Amino acid sequence: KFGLQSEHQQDNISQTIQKFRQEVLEDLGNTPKKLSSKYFYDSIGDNLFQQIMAMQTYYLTNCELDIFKNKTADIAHFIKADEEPFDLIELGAGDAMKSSYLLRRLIDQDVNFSYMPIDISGNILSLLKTNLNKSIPNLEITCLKGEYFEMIDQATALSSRRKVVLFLGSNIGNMELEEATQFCSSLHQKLNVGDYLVMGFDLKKHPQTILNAYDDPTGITAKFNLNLLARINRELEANFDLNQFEHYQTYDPLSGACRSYLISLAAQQVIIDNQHISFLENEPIYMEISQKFSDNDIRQLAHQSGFSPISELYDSKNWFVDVIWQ
Ligand code: AVJ
Repeated sequence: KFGLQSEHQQDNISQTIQKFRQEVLEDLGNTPKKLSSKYFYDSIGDNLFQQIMAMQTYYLTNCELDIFKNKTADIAHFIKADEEPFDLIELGAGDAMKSSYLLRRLIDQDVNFSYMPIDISGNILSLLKTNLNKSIPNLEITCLKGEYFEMIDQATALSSRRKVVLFLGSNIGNMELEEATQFCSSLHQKLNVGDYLVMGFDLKKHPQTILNAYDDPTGITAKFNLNLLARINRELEANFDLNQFEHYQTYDPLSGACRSYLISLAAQQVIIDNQHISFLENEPIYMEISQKFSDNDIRQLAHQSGFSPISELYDSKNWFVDVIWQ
């Protein structure tokens, strides 16, 4: 089943599945039920997210691409600092579509740096490496597959150069506000004087614009959510009936919380790894938060986690911002 992988890799795989099983059973055993959106990204989920990014209504990608196409000079200027060599660590690198503009610019300017993409999906990392080796041959790449903080520790162990951390795409929005503050504080603790954090935030805007990005009539986002149930079926010997769950999206313009749920359409029992999970009719599984921010929310986050804001780069519509913190 595991082909020619080493025993060590097999251990890692079974450990990963073990953790997945444990977390799913715990999250579905509680009330309210939830699942963690970090598990969306198996190879089918990666592909569905690529389809989401290509949707007209999913404005986030184009907005941040606008920033990376037109304001890369500014980003490069700030992170180059005093020309000290650095490692550019990207959290949740995905296909590196946006960051590749920055990578190319730094290579063209002969900047001394290496690129360390971190992602939970080994599948997307191998695609990324193949593509970047072809398109930017002189780029030094070290792929790190795993959870963010464990991999940052690994990056620090591998190289003593100063660090610039990229966290794009409003991935920070996948955390509840308190968790985001905790996350930024931990990141701040791991970094040193002279290090930088470049982070993307989706901004509060007309509520309908936001809802349209996540409640698409084509049903791709629904499929993206339902794929996690399918993944649990595939990997944890479960028997979710995908026709008995429906995607439901909300956006609260006061808090900026954009949340997705899967609603159980009937009273039903699902078996996961020999354990029975009961669902009431209309019971929700809370799937994902995609938090939206005001400029003030962002300043507050920097302040509470100990970072000093250096610069803010907006897209032409002012719908999205990439901030540079020191
Ligand atoms: C990858 C976390 C930025 O929250 O906008 C897209 C994921 N979920 N559509 C987001 C997602 C539904 C996306 N992030």
